[in-house]
Amino acid sequence: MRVLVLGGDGFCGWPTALHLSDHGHDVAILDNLSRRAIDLELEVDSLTPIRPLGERLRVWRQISGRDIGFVRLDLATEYDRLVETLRRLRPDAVVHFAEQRAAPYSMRSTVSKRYTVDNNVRATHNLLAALVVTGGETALVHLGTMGVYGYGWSGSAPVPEGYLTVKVPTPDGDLEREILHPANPGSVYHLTKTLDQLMFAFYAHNDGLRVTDLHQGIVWGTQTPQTARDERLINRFDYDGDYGTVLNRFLMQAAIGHPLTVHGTGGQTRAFIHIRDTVRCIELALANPPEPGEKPTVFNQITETHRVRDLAELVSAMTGVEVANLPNPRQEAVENDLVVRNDRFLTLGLCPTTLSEGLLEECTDIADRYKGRVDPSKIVCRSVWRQGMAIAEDLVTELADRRPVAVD
Ligand code: NAD
Ligand code: USQ
Repeated sequence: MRVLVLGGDGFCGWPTALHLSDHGHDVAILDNLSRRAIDLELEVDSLTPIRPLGERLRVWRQISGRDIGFVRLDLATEYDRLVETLRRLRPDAVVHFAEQRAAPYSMRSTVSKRYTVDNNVRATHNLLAALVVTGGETALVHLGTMGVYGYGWSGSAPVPEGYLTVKVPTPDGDLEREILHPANPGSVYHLTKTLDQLMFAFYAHNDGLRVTDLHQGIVWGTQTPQTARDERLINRFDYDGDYGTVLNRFLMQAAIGHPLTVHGTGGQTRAFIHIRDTVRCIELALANPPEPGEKPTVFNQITETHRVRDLAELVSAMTGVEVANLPNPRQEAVENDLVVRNDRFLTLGLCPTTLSEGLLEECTDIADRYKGRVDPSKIVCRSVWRQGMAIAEDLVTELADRRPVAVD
């Protein structure tokens, strides 16, 4: 297949582009490198020393003998160039990762709220409009989020894969209808993903676009077999208070002896998936697109659920680092249960990678190797959901063991 990976320089997009290229697909990346620019804005850097995209692509060509193209383009603002790119590349499928993806960053300020909505909603809508004018045959696989469902809305009922069957009372009796699961976004970022869902439903119905929406859980881990082939292909590892996600943050914190930053009681239960399974799921979704005229296919792209405090206890038991219960900067349920259906990917043959498979150790090795790059003042989460909410002070100000890291 010819596949265009939008956001292919990012944490999920880069390993996906390499995985698809390695499996014989003809891959091109489209990215505006905004994620690298946000690192500069936040004065933080990936824990792992990621190389410029041009170098990543050159190294991949040397190692694999395969070319990956690159188009630098802003999906949200460069509509005409997007249409021209789709006409030129004629992809069989587009994988859409290209959005601002951090909930804390989206809540940081009015500027970042507006940027997140403008960027994500316009990017997705531009893409859909461009797919229509270029013929509508290209299949679209979008990375959505488990957070569109919210937490605790359906009590102990498992979260279905996208749709819910409901009964509508009418004077003539109950009418059975299948609807998108009610949207319960917990941040401006998650709100944009719920808006994406409505756009997909409309364009699938109105224009027959073939859309798959992957409601992905929190991704952990760093490397895939392809990114591990050469240090210059290494994947991004975000650890800071805005972009770092919870399990990778705990592993990085353990590596530098920083107390594990549990928000509140840590009673929040979330869905997780390893980056190796992310790339496999995308390949499965590409191979199983809906037919024109079908409603968007929704997969819950998760492999296990865990409570935040259980993850902290697991990492603490593995490493001896203490757990700190900090004021929670987010407005979210203090405790929630979570049961999620993920039958669709399992039926298509996904063999889930679990926390118990030694990958935590692999991830700890990465964190240990690059811990000299950590800036401890970037660890505590400072983006609050509402003005006046308490935030913690820095727990560590100096790294005990700051060693230079050899990159080559
Ligand atoms: P990321 O920020 O590392 O990558 C996103 C990429 O998209 C970046 O390279 C960025 O430069 C690019 N981009 C953003 N806006 C763009 C625009 N307007 N035009 C062109 N390029 C643009 O994020 P990620 O962690 O790789 O996440 C990818 C997708 O997966 C996101 O949509 C996110 O919502 C979803 N997702 C991520 C996770 C996770 O844990 N990382 C979990 C669930 C869902
Ligand atoms: N948390 C802590 N301590 C920390 C960091 C986070 O206790 O140091 C808690 C948060 O309060 C939250 C939970 O851990 O309850 C998850 O936070 P997270 O930052 O790991 O994940 P989240 O903000 O939900 O966002 C991430 C990705 C996003 C994706 C989402 C999937 O950044 O792109 O959509 O995971 S999901 O959570 O399933 O919606």
